[in-house]
Amino acid sequence: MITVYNHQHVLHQGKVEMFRGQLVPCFEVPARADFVLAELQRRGLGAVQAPVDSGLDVVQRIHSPRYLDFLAGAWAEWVALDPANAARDVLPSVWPVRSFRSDVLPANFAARMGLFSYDAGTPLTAGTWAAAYGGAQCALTAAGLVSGGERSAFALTRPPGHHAGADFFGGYCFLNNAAIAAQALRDAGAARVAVLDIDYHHGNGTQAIFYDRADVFFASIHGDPHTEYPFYLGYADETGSGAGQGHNLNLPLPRGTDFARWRAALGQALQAIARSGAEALVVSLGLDTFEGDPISGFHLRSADYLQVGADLAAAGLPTVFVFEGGYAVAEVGLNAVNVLEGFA
Ligand code: FKS
Ligand code: ZN
Repeated sequence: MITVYNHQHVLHQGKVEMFRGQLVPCFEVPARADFVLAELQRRGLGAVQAPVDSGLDVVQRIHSPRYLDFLAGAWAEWVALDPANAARDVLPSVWPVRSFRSDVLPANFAARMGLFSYDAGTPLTAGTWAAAYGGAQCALTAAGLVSGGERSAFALTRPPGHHAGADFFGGYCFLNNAAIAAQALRDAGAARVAVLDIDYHHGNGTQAIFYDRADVFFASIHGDPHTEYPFYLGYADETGSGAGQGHNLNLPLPRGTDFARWRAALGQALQAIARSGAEALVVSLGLDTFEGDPISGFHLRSADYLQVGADLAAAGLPTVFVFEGGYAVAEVGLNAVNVLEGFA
């Protein structure tokens, strides 16, 4: 399995996120990707290469122009407001909920931060755009390898992507790498593609991006949004809309779910993906289903991830893995590489 890794991921390094009325240190840290890279190299699991830069064409098919313009220029705007801002992360603090307008682009910077986001847990930093751009290139390069005939490839990058929608960031995510990979597979000729999201948290961004499309099937196994982040999406009755009706599958599970129950849901998701006629698969690979994860509630063990990889391989589809969450930093390398080894 080829891994596509961009060292610029370190340029996104949030200091703090809002949590229960306090600013707390970020869970989503650069060391996460480095532990995965180190474990890949220790176990000799295939070549590691840098992404090829193919620009923003495919990214623009997933994200809106005004959102991309904002993200690319946000840090410069922030520092222009006050040079002292250079030492601080940007966090949103005001949002247009129901009854507000989102068609008008405010001149005020804080107002635009809120327009393009949905939580206060996702700091934007000096290097966020460079890191997210490089991450999208990793996803595109991995998709290109698979379209070119590789059985699988792994986009090892951060910040993660699955909470980012067409025009919003949140949940530590800015550009939706899995959606970008899926679109790239479509553009390269796969008539139907499936995205399987196995992060602990529902991939609300990916779901929303493909919700009315019949050519990309989205399936997700995640903590029940009644109690788990991102709360406002991810319920079982969300099955797609318009042409996308029947092309979305949510399998929410309660906090405390163990591997036997989780694996049964995986089987269900893979059956649905087979029925969807997908010719290629994108896996949003979160490792925060691990029993030792500090912010999540499932009980998968490290050895279980070998089985997860084997089950995914049995689906028999060309597969792009995209790195998402996983906050037990010391174990995230072992768990991620177990999936890849089980697959290979
Ligand atoms: C814990 C409160 C919850 C937000 C959790 C975000 C999860 C992000 C993720 C991703 F894959 F995107 F990284 N905060 N302090 O794991 O789904
Ligand atoms: Zn997660």
